[in-house]
Amino acid sequence: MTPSARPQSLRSPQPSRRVLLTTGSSDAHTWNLVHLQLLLEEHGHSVLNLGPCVPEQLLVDTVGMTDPDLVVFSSVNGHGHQDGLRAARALRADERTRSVPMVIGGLLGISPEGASTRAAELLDAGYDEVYADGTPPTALLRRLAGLDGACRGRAAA
Ligand code: B12
Repeated sequence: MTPSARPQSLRSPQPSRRVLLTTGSSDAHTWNLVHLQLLLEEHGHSVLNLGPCVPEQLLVDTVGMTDPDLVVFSSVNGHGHQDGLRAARALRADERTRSVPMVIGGLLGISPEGASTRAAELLDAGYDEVYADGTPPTALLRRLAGLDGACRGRAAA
């Protein structure tokens, strides 16, 4: 869909943010990414969607080049915990991407058992927020509205 064919913004966010949307290197699901992209764009944000099965080095290099306001990691295949840990460690280990704000959500495991331990490990690896399985994507709109400071310099899309 071309930008001009998309529906008009549902509201004008204050301010509009640049979001880099990614999933884990093992995760082939795409409709979660499409849904999140459309939701955020319809609320006036700019989204670069890396698509399915994103290798960690591609994520690090793209974040380094584009300097987004927020990295949103979405995973639903049940391996989000392991994929998310690798991605966070790679981003936090590179000086270009060490301080980028990042959050993760979707379905991070295959059972509710162990969810709090998984969340603690993901926070420890560097995520600013870990959304529990089943959290509606509108939580991201509140997160974006609450980001400090002006929009970061370079465009993510
Ligand atoms: C379609 C589908 C597939 C397709 C994907 C095709 C494609 N191009 O996307 C195919 C057939 C490839 C597939 C494969 C597999 N799948 Co599949 N798949 C589904 C299915 C039926 C629908 C997913 C979908 O498109 N939903 C629509 C989108 C819009 O919704 P969503 O994914 O729920 O995302 C929303 C929320 O999760 C949330 N959200 C997502 N990310 C984030 C992030 C944040 C920060 C927040 C706040 C919210 C949020 O918002 C999103 C938008 O509303 C689901 C079951 C289901 N009914 O949901 C299983 C499901 C996701 N698959 C599952 C599994 C296990 C697999 C396989 C491992 C199966 C296998 N053994 O091969 C493989 C994995 C392949 C891989 N390498 O990843 C499991 C995951 C189990 C778990 N996590 O507990 C599910 C839940 C089925 C099940 N009940 O067991 N799958």
